[in-house]
Amino acid sequence: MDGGTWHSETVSGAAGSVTVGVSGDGAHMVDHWAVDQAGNQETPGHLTVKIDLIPPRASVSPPPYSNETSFGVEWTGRDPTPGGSVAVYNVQYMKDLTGSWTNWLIATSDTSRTFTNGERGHIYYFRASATDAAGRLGVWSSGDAYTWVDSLENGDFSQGLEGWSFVPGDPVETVSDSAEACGTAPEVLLGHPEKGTGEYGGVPIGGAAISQEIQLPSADQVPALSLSLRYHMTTYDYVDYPLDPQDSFDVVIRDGVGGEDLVLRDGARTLSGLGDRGCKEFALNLGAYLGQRITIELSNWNRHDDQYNTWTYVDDVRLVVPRTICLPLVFDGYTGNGMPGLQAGPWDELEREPGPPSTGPDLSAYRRR
Ligand SMILES: [Ca+2]
Ligand SMILES: [Ca+2]
Ligand SMILES: [Ca+2]
Repeated sequence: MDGGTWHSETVSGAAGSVTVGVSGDGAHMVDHWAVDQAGNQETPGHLTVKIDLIPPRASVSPPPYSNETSFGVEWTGRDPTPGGSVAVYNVQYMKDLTGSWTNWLIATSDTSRTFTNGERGHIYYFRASATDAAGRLGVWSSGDAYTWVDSLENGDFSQGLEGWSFVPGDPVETVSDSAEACGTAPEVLLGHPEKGTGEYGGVPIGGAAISQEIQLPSADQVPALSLSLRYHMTTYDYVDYPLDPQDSFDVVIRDGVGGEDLVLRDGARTLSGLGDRGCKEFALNLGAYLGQRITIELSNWNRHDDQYNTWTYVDDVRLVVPRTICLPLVFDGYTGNGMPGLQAGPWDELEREPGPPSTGPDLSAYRRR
């Protein structure tokens, strides 16, 4: 056996059988010869025996995030048997943590497919098993293999402002030749950069806002959920929050019963915070809102006079299932990821110049807050 020592056995009669033991999966070589009672020795024969007792293992790789309800899923398998191979796969999915495993593909030789059963605001778990050429079926794959289908529609603005609400007349537009928020063009632009940077008049007073109403899954459906977005603010005015809010970029979350949370108010508190404030990322754990129908509003404000302009580019607004739950990365005045901006504090107050005088009644078409 496999070039080892010879084993001999006496077999009576014209026909008989010999039991041979082998160790391990794979191809084994049996050399054999017989001698009859007259002492005639036959020419040695060779026999190849393939043994396959170990089933294959499968793994499945769905994309962790999808902003579409259809997305591609891939899987693969490996048979530890030398020379063995996977013949077919079974793939199952489970909708949300509250769902149950459902057959998707049975005995397929494919290793990828487009999943078309997705719905926004749900998480789809996947698992696969493989059967080898010897017919041995492996166990289901384990691990966190899921795709979260974003509740938010068109958060990358690839479809312009589709899915987003905005007030006609607000200075809101999508721009296709810019990636100023460090996203991927197109992005959305809130405000009017062409209205100037300094004491130039003619800046519309009020807010430019986009919003989207979405249903969030409940806490038992998903492990966690965060809001994330990229923005790039340029401001030539102070925010002066919380005493007298002036120019700012705001993120507000409204619940369905009248509650309103200002979860981000960014803006300049110092001279050095004025101007180009660079690309920033904002992330917020949405745990407190799970199960609710909420509206997410992003807005750029020129609250004070028609001078000292402020505008903000925004991109990649997403709800994501974080691998680890994140606290807010950026909040009002925080420096963020080494980007321009300064912490609020006593030193801040020393450097700050007196704010501009308040204005009279708002005569603009834009909303004020
Ligand atoms: Ca095998
Ligand atoms: Ca984009
Ligand atoms: Ca202003």
